[in-house]
Amino acid sequence: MNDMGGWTRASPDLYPHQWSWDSAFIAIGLAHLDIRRAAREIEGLFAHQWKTGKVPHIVFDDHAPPESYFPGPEHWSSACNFPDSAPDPSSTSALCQPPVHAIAVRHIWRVAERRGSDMEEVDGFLKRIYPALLSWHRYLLTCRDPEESGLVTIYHPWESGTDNSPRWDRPMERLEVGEMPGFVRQDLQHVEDPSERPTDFQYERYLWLVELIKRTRCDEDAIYDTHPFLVKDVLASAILVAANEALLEIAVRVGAEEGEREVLETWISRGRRGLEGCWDPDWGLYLDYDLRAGELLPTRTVAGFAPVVSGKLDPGRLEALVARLQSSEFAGHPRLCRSLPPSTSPEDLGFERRSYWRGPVWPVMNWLLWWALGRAGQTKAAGRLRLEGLEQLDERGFGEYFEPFVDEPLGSLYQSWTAAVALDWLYADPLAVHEPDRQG
Ligand code: 9WN
Repeated sequence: MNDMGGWTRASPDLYPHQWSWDSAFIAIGLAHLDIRRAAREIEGLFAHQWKTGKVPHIVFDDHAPPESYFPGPEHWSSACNFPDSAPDPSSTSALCQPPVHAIAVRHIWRVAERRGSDMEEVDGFLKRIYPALLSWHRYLLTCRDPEESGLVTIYHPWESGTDNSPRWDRPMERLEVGEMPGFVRQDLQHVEDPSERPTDFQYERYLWLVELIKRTRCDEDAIYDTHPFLVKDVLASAILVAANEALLEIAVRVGAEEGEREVLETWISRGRRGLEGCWDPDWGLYLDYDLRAGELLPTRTVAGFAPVVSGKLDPGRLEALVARLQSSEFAGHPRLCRSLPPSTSPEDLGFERRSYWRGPVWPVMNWLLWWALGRAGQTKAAGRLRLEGLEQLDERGFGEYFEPFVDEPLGSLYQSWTAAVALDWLYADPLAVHEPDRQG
């Protein structure tokens, strides 16, 4: 139902198009079944890369019925029809999502090596995709970080991939919504209970931000000057550091010139420095930073653990974060059905147990934390996440997210990236939960 031949829709009903970071996770799972198909998933997405380097957050399937998803291609076309946009202007959104892709590409390469695949073909793929990945990361480190802070600026909660998380409540509540065309939500037709999805208050603001971006014709400078939602996203920034490390390995493999490798090294250290500035000792978590209000955004969500993903944390800090993750504020909360971290702490004021990123457990986040903890040498904590995560999917199916107290699958019940992380967990060696970090 999800496989469209050369690409995978995020889910058959709720999300009938190709999503950017979903594709990266999907490729990670697919690599275990078919290396060529996994590579194609990524190359298909990058065929729609914008001239600026941006990888669009959605590549629309022209064959999907127009009423299946809103905002669809017709809503974006006026924003995408200008010289910097994608090769086929009408087929993408104008936003982006966290850059998991280089991590997926390195994973495809490593799985191919383990499986004894045709490495000449894999090297061909690496050579083709490397410049595209480099230009994607360059876009994030320039257009999305003119301050050279090492942190990625997002223009819309959809760019964080954690759309209605309480992380964005403060900047969203401050928005003043102006005149814009009316709209009809399609998402509510695909879920049983509207409380699983963002509210109308949030949707109105999502659409208002899209409207403002469209009015600038996606001009990055104009957005930076005028846009009311401009936030440094700690999760996207941490993923970018890990993705830059993966890209550095790919750069070595494809024989990229020394200068490019040095640039990647600079980006990695700049990213780690930037993330350190987001540490809040009072909250004991890393926080997003609102550029417009000039303040850190205090919430207790899984994103607060993001620098575990970027790696090389001070050992004391890492221990403290792992303890916090397993504490009664997150995976150790007494009411939880399983010891898996809810997207928002049940102790946080913004917590809602059924609402999307405001409480439910997301398998894809469990995978990310598992992967990061394994790389950081926290094999016990990582192994527990994998086992609990697999048990959940075995018993409950491939839900998009799960109510944390009764484990009910919510949102889309056939979510591609959930199946993909199950595949990767199944193929992972439980005794060696992390792939060796070749950069040391
Ligand atoms: C908006 C596809 C996407 C994920 C996001 C998730 C959700 C879209 C939506 O679905 O977002 O991009 O319409 O709610 O929040 O992380 O990539 O699975």
